[in-house]
Amino acid sequence: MSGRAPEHPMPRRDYGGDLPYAGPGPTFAHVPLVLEPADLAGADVVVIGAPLDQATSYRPGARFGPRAIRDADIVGPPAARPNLALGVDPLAVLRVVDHGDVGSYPNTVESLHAELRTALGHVLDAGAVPVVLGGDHSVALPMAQALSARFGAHGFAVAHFDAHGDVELETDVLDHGNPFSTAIAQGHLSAANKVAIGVRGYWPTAPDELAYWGARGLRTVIMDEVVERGLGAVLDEVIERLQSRAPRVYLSVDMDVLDPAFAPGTGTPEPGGLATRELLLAVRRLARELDICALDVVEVNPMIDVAGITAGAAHAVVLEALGGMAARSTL
Ligand SMILES: [Mn+2]
Repeated sequence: MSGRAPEHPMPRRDYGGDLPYAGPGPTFAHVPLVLEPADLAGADVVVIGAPLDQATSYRPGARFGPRAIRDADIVGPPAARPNLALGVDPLAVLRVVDHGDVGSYPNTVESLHAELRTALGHVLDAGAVPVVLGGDHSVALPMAQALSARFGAHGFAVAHFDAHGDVELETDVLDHGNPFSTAIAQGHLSAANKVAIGVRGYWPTAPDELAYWGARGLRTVIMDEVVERGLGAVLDEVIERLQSRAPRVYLSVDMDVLDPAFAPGTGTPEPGGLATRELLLAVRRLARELDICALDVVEVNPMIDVAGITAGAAHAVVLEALGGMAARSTL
């Protein structure tokens, strides 16, 4: 080591005395923790964890998803996450806070949904965009209920990335395969306002479901169509379609839309899905070109994840959505 000072000293970051791998557990991207609903005033985006998997049909464990997604942050403080491609730091442009998790013990699907609905109401009343970290996809029902209460059942459209349609025709018992059909049956969502992208797999009721909903205006882009037309062309159509249906869009991302090679940690994987890069670019584009009123990222199951691949992808999905929203807000 020479004693000479370097000609171009590297800027040093202020870690605020904290480290990315230490401490009592991070908020999402180390944004401020705001637990009191009254203190949400002024927030643009509010992150809420929904740790439930009681509505899972196959492998449970998504209740650990919110913690895993927050833990997937590899940067630590300060809360600055500049998006290199967009040239914008969403955490500088948007006031993003973490509202903690819903849930108390003992709990049921219904009690967790009720708590989430209440929390979503607080966020929407504050004029902020809720970002829900799942949890299983049953959370889409309280999401639709809260959005319907705020904007009306026809006041929002849904862009839904998923290997599964989540529109089972049986809606008497809620599970993670029927949140959207239940929301439609309850009058909280218009079928014609919904588009699903990346659907595939072999579940027996799918052909009947997709035919039934297709006749009612619900658009399902199966994975083969994504491959044949290209994701860009599909997104062109999705954006135009959703813009024509409603002034704002609820973006719902089931991580099993990714190929299991990119998202092994999910309860009901289906081979042949999107690559992480494709999903991140798609989410960024939708968030930039549409007015996003809510986001959920669901079905991260850390119990069967490998090296945190799925949680890391979910974390990046949120950051890309925030980046797109921030870029849109500065247009
Ligand atoms: Mn789903």
